[in-house]
This record gives sequence, structure tokens and C-alpha cells, in this order.
Amino acid sequence: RPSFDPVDPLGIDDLLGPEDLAVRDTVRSWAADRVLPEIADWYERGELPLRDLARELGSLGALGMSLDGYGCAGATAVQYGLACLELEAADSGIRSLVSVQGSLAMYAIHRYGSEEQKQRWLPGMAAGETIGCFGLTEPDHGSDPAGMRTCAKRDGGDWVLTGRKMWITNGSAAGVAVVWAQTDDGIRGFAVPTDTPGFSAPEIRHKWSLRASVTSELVMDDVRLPADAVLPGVSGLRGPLSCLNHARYGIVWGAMGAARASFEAAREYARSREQFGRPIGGFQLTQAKLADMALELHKGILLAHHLGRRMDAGTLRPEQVSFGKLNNVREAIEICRTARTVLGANGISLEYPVMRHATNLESVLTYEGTVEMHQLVLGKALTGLDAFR
Ligand code: TGC
Ligand code: FAD
Repeated sequence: RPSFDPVDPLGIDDLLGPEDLAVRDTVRSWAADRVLPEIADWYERGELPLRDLARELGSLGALGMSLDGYGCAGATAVQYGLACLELEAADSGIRSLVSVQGSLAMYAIHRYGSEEQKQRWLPGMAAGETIGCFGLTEPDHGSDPAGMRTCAKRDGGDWVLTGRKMWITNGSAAGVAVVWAQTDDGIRGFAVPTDTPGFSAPEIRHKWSLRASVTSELVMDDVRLPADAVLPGVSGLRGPLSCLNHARYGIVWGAMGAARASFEAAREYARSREQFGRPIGGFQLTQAKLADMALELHKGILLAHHLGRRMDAGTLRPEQVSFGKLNNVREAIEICRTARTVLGANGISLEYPVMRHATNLESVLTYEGTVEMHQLVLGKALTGLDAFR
């Protein structure tokens, strides 16, 4: 019988093959070398060397990782998930960069773009030379994107795009923005080169969460685009929502990375910090916290793995993605908050990763569908009754 491993108490690693483990270890070691030594400083300054990191992540094959062709790695969904977990164990902002690049912007072009659009954009995006963003949310339409006001109108052979998008990850650094807009033919996606006149992307500052991530507004003031800027493969809200399934899946894994880092910080601290003449990890109340955190952490990783296998088998339902996103982000934030208490006052310091992860997860709880949206998606699936409309 193998001995009990406090880092992998359920033996989940046994579910992984050698290639899975190689992907995981490569991303883990990149994050340990490149992100962990600097992340607290980037976070404090509210800055990220996004372009440099994107090129390095491109070299690792982490951008558009589970897509095929066009310079993408063609990895499995489980491997992509493992990469998300390792990246978010460093910081949610790094996983966000990768999610938006690969699961939203590249995925939209890969799935719904013309061959010409794919050839034009995807190889540079896979290499991290071109940054992508995904504009769905607007100032007045977040959870309810069906009501978006951004619109694209035909003018001769061209399209003219007008409107605003809000809270857009990677926005100010992007070379291409995938923007969703109302047209006479329903909601359509556009691949917008960000140097097109009339397009600007001012960065949103003063965030207390995801500080090591670029978040921007997209302003489109009569942006004239050629006829072939529209993604030809989809119309209607199912276009952007199908891309969200892919990114939400990555978050199911990623959130457990933030949780793991916080749990490990608490476990280590509890074994060395002494009060009343003993390590605080020897007190029953601290052990109860660690045990409960470990339960939710490893249940969450098992759930992510299960959903990953379903995605690889082509059987994953959007409602199951909601199940995973709702559970894992909610549990991850609880784990971080509990870990914070184990560290006492040190828990609020950037010297430790716990508070940074907890504040990041406040964004993760909201983006890609809030807790309430995923409850209502599940509520609808469980009852057959639509609470949205
Ligand atoms: P509803 O009438 O239910 O559906 C409209 C059409 O869409 C289809 N559909 C889906 N298709 C694929 N995947 C899904 N998950 C889908 N959900 C719905 C549906 O079948 C229908 O298709 P059709 O062909 O019959 O027309 O739509 P609704 O307007 O009632 O809204 C449903 C709701 C509330 C669940 C949806 O609007 C929603 O998910 N809202 C949340 C919005 C959201 O998640 N925004 C995320 C923005 S991107 C982001 O946050 C990136 S952060 C990234 C980072 O930094 O990591
Ligand atoms: P609202 O929709 O206004 O919701 C406010 C509250 O009301 C929430 O609690 C919500 O659950 C609740 N609520 C709304 N409707 C109901 C209902 N019917 N029943 C019960 N409760 C309800 N978007 C992008 O398009 N691209 C990006 O790259 C992107 N990156 C982001 C990065 C960050 C850091 C953040 C914070 C957000 C990002 N977003 C992005 C936006 C994100 O997807 C939205 O914030 C999210 O969808 C929620 O929209 P909202 O903020 O407008 O909240």
C-alpha cells in the first residue's frame, strides 16, 4: 500500500498518464521560476509584464493549448485543465491571461472563424506574439448579454461597429479583439484589429482584485471593418456562450490551484507557528480547518478531472460546467478565507499568497457567469423552469 501523501491524499495523480504529468510539471516549474518570485511585487504595483509572459506561455504551448492546428498544442482537455490549475496556483491573473487568449479569443476564431481568419490570427496568438481579448460584457449588460447595445451595421460592403465593452481582460494589450455585437442578423462576432481607427481600449485602474491582470474598457466609435471581419460560423447568443463553456471549464480547475496554494501555505504555517508552547497545527480546531479545507480541495480536483474526461469524450454539458464553476470557485474562496485565519495577522500580508488569492477569487466568482447565474442555470436544468425570463 502506498503511504498517505498529504499533498495528494486521494491519490488523484494515479488518474494521470505520463504526458499529463509532464504537462503539469512543465507548467508548474515555469510558474515557480517565472511568476512566484515576482507576483507579489506585480500585484502590489498593479502591473503585469503581459507581453513577455505571453511569449513565454506561447513557447510552452499553453495558449490555445487544447486547439488543433495553427500552431496550437492539441493537448487534451485534462492537460489544459492541469495547466490552468498550475497557473492559478501562481495567480488567477496569469490563468486569466491564458483563459482569455486561448479559451475565448482563439477558441472563437478557431470554432467560428473563416479559414482566412484562422490563418491570419491563430499562429501569432498561439505563439503569444499577438494578444487577444473577448468583448461581451457592457457597462449596462453583464449577466444579461442578450440586451447588449454594441451594434454593427452594414455600410456598402463594410461593417461599422459602435458601442462600449467593459471589464475586458487583456483589452489594452490586445492586437485583436473578438467583439460581440447586435446586427440585423442577430448577435455576431467580429475579429477587430485593435489598430483600426475609432477603436481604443483604456485600462481600468484601482482594482482590489486581479491586480496582476490587464482589465480594460473597449470603446468603438464608428469602427469601419471590411466585410470579412465578421466570424461567419455563428449568429445568436449561443456563439459567445459556447466559448464561455470552454473558459469556464478552465476555471473549474484553476480555482483549485488558488485553493491549493492557500491550503499549502496554511498547512506549512500551522506546522511551524507556535502559540501556547506548541505548533498551532497541533490544536484540534486548526486540524479541523485543515481537514475541511483538504476535503473540499481534493473533491474539487476530482470534479475537475471528471469534467475534463467528459470534455475529452465530447459528452460534457454546459450545465455540468456550471456545476463545476459554481462549486469550485465557491469552495476555493472559502478555503482561502479559512487559510487566511490560520495565518493570523500574517494572513493579510503580501508576504504570503493567501489574501492575494482570496481577493482574486472575488473576481473569479463574478466573471464567466456569477454564482447566481450558475445557480439559475442549474435550477432551470433541475426544474425545467426558466427563472431568467
Ligand atoms: P438563453 O435563451 O438561455 O440562450 C440563448 C442561446 O444560447 C444558447 N446557450 C448556450 N450555448 C452554449 N453554451 C451555453 N452555456 C449556453 N447557454 C445558452 C441557448 O441554447 C440559446 O441558443 P439558441 O440557438 O436556441 O438561440 O439565454 P439567456 O439570454 O436567457 O441567458 C442565459 C444566461 C443568463 C445563462 C447567459 O446569458 C449567461 O451565461 N450569462 C452570464 C454572462 C457571462 O458569463 N459573461 C461572461 C463574459 S466573458 C468573461 O467574464 C471573461 S473573464 C475571463 C477571465 O479573465 O478569465
Ligand atoms: P450584473 O449582471 O449587474 O450582476 C450584479 C448582481 O446581480 C450579481 O450578483 C448577479 O448575480 C445578480 N443578478 C443579475 N441578474 C440576476 C437574476 N436574474 N437573478 C438573481 N441575481 C441576479 N467580460 C467580458 O466580456 N470579457 C472579459 O474578458 C471579462 N473580464 C473580466 C475581468 C474582471 C476582473 C472582471 C471583474 C469582470 C470581467 N468580465 C469580462 C465581466 C464579467 O463577465 C461580468 O462582470 C459578469 O458577467 C457580471 O456582470 P456585471 O458585473 O455587470 O454584474
